[in-house]
Parts: sequence; C-alpha cells; structure tokens
Amino acid sequence: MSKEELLKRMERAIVEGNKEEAAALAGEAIKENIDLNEVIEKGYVPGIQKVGDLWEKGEYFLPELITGAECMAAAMAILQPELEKSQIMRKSSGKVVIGTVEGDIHDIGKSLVASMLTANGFEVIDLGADVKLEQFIEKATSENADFICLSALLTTTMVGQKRIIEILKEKNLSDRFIVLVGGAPVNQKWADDIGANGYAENAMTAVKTAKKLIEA
Ligand code: B12
Repeated sequence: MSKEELLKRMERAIVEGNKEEAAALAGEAIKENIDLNEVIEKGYVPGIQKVGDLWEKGEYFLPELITGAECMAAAMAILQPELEKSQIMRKSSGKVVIGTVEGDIHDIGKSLVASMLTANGFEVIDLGADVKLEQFIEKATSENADFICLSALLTTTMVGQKRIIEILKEKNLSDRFIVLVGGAPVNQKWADDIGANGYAENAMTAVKTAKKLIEA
C-alpha cells in the first residue's frame, strides 16, 4: 500500500468509526517505517476534523463523535510507545506539564500535542482533562517543569487559561514557567491579551513554538 493510500485509509477509519482498522493501520505505518508525525497530522487528524465538521452540519450525532474520539485513542495507543522509543537516547528538550483546563473534557487535541512533544524530545507530564487550575501549578513546581501547556476547547473554559496566568503572577511565578495556550477557540490575540508566552494552532506548530521559546 502506498503512503498516500495508507493516510487516506486512516482518515476514513476515523470518519467511519472503525476502531480495529484505525489501530491496524497504525501498526502498518510502524512496520513500513513511515514518519509518525506525518501519520498523525495527515492521516488521523484530518479524520477527526471531518467528524467534527459532520457533527456541526448535523449529519453526525454524539455517538459518532465519541466513536471518532475512541478511534483516535486506539490509533494513538499503538503509536505512542513508538514515539517514545524514537526519543529515548536523546537529551530532553525541556519538561512539559500539559492538560485541558477545569470544566473541559475535550482531550484529543491536547493528547496530540503531548504525543508530538514527546516524539520531539520533550519530557511530558500529561495531567489529562478537566484539570484543576492549581494542579497545573503544583505539578509544574514539584517537577521543576519548563512549560505549562493549557488546552481549552470551550469559550467558557478559555478563562481558565487566563486565570492560571493570573495565579502565577500572584505567586510571583510568572518568570519560572513558559505558558503555552491552545485549543480550537484560542488564537494569538487571546494569548497576547492574557499574557501567555506562546500560542500554536496545531501540534506541529506547538513543537516549533516550544523549541523556539526554550532556546530564546
Ligand atoms: C470531539 C468533540 C467532543 C467530544 C470530545 C471527546 C474527547 N475525548 O475529546 C465530546 C463528544 C465528549 C464533546 C463534548 C462536548 N462538546 Co465538543 N467538540 C468536539 C469537536 C467535534 C472536535 C474537537 C476535537 O477533538 N478536534 C480535533 C483536535 C485534533 O483538534 P483541537 O482539539 O482543536 O486540537 C488541536 C489544536 O487546537 C491545538 N491544541 C489543542 N490544545 C492545545 C494546547 C496547547 C498548549 C497548544 C499549543 C495547542 C493546542 O493542537 C491540536 C492538534 O493539532 C469540536 C468541534 C471543533 N470543530 O473543534 C466540538 C466542540 C469543541 N464542542 C463543543 C461543545 C459545546 C461541547 C459540549 C458542551 C456539548 C454538550 N452540550 O454537552 C460538551 C463539553 C463537555 C465539557 N464539559 O467539556 C463546541 C464548543 C463551543 C464553544 N465555542 O464553546 C464545539 C466547538 C462544537 C460546536 N461547534 O458547537 N465534544
């Protein structure tokens, strides 16, 4: 199977909610030695984006959305150990505490950012979704992290990103961590307005931004 064909089939597996196929294709990509960053960004991500579009158009309903999310997780469960293996002997690029903020259970995009950072040599502590604001700061402090990465997919939970930056200021910890924000409703203007150190619109640019900021 050509790479292009494999990527198309990955996208289709997510759109059709075929968990076994999504996982099997991930295994195939590993066997064929295909760049896993490309597999995620050009195969699986377009699939879940299409699921989102179909939901917004009213053609897909909640069960399809959840199945799409489960397919992504099934594929990532196969890819993750390989992504970690590929960076074992490398010096860490920096330590990251990442999670989706309190009140928000969306975790697909956050997990992709975590995976890509891991694959690119960062040491990642993933706190999951619906994470209490204080927990980000406690973990980042106890782990002596370089980055706090905050995901928010709801306009109502974006304010959690703002609040964390305020708490860091109150605790005189602003200079200690690099704060990166992201998620579908987030943009550069929001990041600038709340005083975040960086914003990225997808997992690949998140890696580039993190590298640029830690080298600065
Ligand atoms: C899948 C999905 C769900 C799934 C989530 C499953 C899961 N395990 O994550 C389920 C069905 C559970 C769900 C629930 C809800 N959802 Co929903 N959901 C979506 C959907 C369709 C796709 C999100 C997604 O996974 N996209 C794919 C990933 C790859 O993209 P991403 O998350 O944007 O992440 C990328 C970038 O943003 C960036 N990024 C992400 N995080 C970070 C962090 C950092 C630091 C950086 C640098 C970058 C970065 O990189 C990622 C990878 O490239 C979106 C629609 C959309 N277009 O976004 C709605 C959407 C986000 N949901 C929405 C809503 C309203 C809800 C519910 C409230 C629905 C309800 N009435 O119950 C609940 C929320 C409950 C809660 N408290 O959280 C709305 C939000 C509206 C708003 N503006 O606030 C949206 C926009 C749909 C819509 N148009 O109405 N949802």
